Amino acid sequence: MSLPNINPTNTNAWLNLQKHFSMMENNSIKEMFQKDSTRAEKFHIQWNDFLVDFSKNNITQETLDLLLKLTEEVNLKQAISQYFNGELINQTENRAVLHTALRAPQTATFLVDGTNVMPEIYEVKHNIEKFTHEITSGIRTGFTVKHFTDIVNIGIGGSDLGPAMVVEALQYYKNHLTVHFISNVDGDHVNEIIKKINPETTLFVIVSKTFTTQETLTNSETIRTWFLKSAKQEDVAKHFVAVSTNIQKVTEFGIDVNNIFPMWDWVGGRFSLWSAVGLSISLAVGFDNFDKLLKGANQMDEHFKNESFDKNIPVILALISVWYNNFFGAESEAIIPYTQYLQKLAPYLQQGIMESNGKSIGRDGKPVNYQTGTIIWGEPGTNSQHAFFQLIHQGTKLIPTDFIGFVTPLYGNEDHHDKLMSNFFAQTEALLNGKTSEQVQAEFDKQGMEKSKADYLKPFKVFTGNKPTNTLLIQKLTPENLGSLVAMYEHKIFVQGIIWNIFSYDQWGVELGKQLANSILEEINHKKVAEHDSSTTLLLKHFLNKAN
Ligand code: G6Q
Repeated sequence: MSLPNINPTNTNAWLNLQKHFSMMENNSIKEMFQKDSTRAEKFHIQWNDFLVDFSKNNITQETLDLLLKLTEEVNLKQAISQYFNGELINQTENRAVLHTALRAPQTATFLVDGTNVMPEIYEVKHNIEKFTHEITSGIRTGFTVKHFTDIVNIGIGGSDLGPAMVVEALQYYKNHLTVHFISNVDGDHVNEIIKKINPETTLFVIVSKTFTTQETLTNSETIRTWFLKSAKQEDVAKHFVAVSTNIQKVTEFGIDVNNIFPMWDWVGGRFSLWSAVGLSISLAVGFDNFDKLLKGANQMDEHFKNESFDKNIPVILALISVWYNNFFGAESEAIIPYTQYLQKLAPYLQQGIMESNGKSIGRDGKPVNYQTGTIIWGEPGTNSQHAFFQLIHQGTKLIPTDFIGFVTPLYGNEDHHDKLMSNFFAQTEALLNGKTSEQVQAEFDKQGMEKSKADYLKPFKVFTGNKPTNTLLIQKLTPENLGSLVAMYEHKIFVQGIIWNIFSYDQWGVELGKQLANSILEEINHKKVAEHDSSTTLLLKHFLNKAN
């Protein structure tokens, strides 16, 4: 059965939300807090190690009720069961979307074309565990019988961003192996990594679902050529492993068939870190921690699947995001983790969210007449406070922001952590309350500032406040909690895709880039510029002349 095909703007809920918006547009969040001392009590969800406070938003109970009505009218409940039941909801590629199966318990059943995929998943998981143990314990060695010290993950997009983000995020749990990531086809990137590694002690993990991606194949060939300057052809089997669905192409590359970790076409690249694509994660932090990451994601899957929508974290966050995107006209959302470990979370979610929901054709095959995917950006706090927070506080744009913080620091450095977290709390409070002209004047009075100067400076120092935020306060940055957090955003993507009536799991925009670059490369190789617009012709000619 196909996903529901409903233009959200034709629903009653949408029309009612539009009417409701005209009353809420200039509403003050601060006043809502002043009028109702139980507001935070009403608008938060506590689940496992998560406290999700969404009270600092421009919403009332009526807003939420109307948004929840919208989920009924777009048949979200039915869509969720289609998603988890392995129906072909990636319709334009005729595939199921089953990253949730990768983190389900062995006893679960996930059917693809009538076959339960759990035994295959667990076989691969078992191989990941075995391989991780062999490398980390030193049972497997390099071609000069030295222990491995470095891992290089070669992949791009979904075959890079997830493992890179998690390895960085779980650094605290890391073992002795150093993990590097090569993604860009920029030769300078690969050469900078080569400078840091020794062929005798480095294991290369080539990750490519299709094994046809230009960047990954080019980087892998460059690495293999470099490796073979010190080693023999038969040593490749000891130092190169691959993760792919394309077993034939991997063996053609020269990788031993025993060194291939399979994946499946029902796992999208940007949702694949839970599969063997996460091999570098398992190597970096050990299989047990990798498994805990999966377990945390599975717990969020269960919450999403079973919890009523009014208490369902991904659903509520998705609805609030739709509210700002489609009614207030907000174009972007910021994600600000208050931990340096999550510095790659925003780039990771940029792919997940923007590649999934950056679509303009509805599930009816026609252009949509409303806004879809939001622009995602962010950096850790407090660094971002000293950079772009100015625009969030006093700029002209509305930027709904997720603040992610942790109750307990990993190294127990209370002094630092209390300072970090006081910034975390102070920022959302300031974004909510702003600073009134009276408060500014009171500060000036205290300083004894003369009237003319105070009158001049005052408008610049006033903060309107009323800037919406969600606060995710999580107990500790553990593998389980990271798994839950990532799965939370995955399901938020799903809910928004359903509401916007788009297909979230294809990526034709990425495919276009792959084709275009190949045809221009032909022209560059033959030093013959074909017919283009005059700008592209000018640029190509300049590039070729310089190269000559
Ligand atoms: C992700 C995208 C894309 C993909 C890369 C790498 O959802 O499809 O980012 O992951 O293009 O593709 P391969 O893994 O096939 O090399």
